[in-house]
Amino acid sequence: MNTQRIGILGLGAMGRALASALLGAGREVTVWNRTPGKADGLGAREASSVEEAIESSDLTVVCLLNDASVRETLAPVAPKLDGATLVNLTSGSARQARELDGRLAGHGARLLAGGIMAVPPTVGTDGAFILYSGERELFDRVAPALAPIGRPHWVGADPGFAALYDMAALSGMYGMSAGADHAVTMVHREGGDVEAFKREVLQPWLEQMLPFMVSGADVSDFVPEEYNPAMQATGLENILAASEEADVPDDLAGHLRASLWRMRRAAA
Ligand code: FVH
Repeated sequence: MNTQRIGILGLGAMGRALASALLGAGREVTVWNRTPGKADGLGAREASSVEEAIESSDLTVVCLLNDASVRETLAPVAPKLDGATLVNLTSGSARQARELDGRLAGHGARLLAGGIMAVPPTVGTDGAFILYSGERELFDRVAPALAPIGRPHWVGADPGFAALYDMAALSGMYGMSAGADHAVTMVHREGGDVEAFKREVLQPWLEQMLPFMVSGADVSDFVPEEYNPAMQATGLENILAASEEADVPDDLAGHLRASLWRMRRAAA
């Protein structure tokens, strides 16, 4: 299979970043977006329909908002997908990925499921990597063509695994993000110098602790000499008390949710 002609369905912030990286690497890119005009200035060929984008490509990357938009976009063209190869980089759950795989297989199409471990500005940079799951042989054929968007990393034949690992990694990131946001709010509420705290305390502290947080995440293999649960439990009580004194809710996920909704309202 020649894999140099790549279709992209979805030109949001991420779809555009993917298209730019692929075009920059000399791939022939055909794009489609629900709202026309998003390809302006990109240098890609703009297809007038989903069907045209898929038909004129060796493989088609799907990068839409969510699983519902993928269903909505692919359902009308499903009967024409026989022989097509799709790479779904839309975020979703493992079950959604497995269901998509089953639906596409029913129409004679093949799916490589994916999860993007990058944000638009880091697509195509050294740190970017993309999780893929599905048949290994399909991954081996498709991965070189998509390498310019990020280092391809296969996580198993189960089409749900890329989504599972993606969501689990995001859970780790959002947990840290909630903690960082909570920490900064505490310092802010008590009148501390937030910028200095971030730069001189929080960042170096988190960098020092990151390897321990990751390796110690499996509570079944903790080393008692290095990790005293009684001390940790007492330490957590201290943090909760300090949070209460600073009048900051100590429910980290709730705190992050409230912050995100505040930002969303401000952006609307
Ligand atoms: N941006 C990021 O930082 C993250 C990084 C990790 C991976 N995510 C996932 O990538 C998917 C796309 O994200 P995005 O950043 O491109 O998102 P938007 O800029 O909001 O663009 C959304 C595109 O989806 C199209 N779309 C929405 N609903 C429908 C629909 N019902 N039918 C067809 N297309 C639809 C939308 O089209 P339009 O509004 O311009 O017409 C955009 O092309 C996402 O899964 C992230 O979780 C990004």
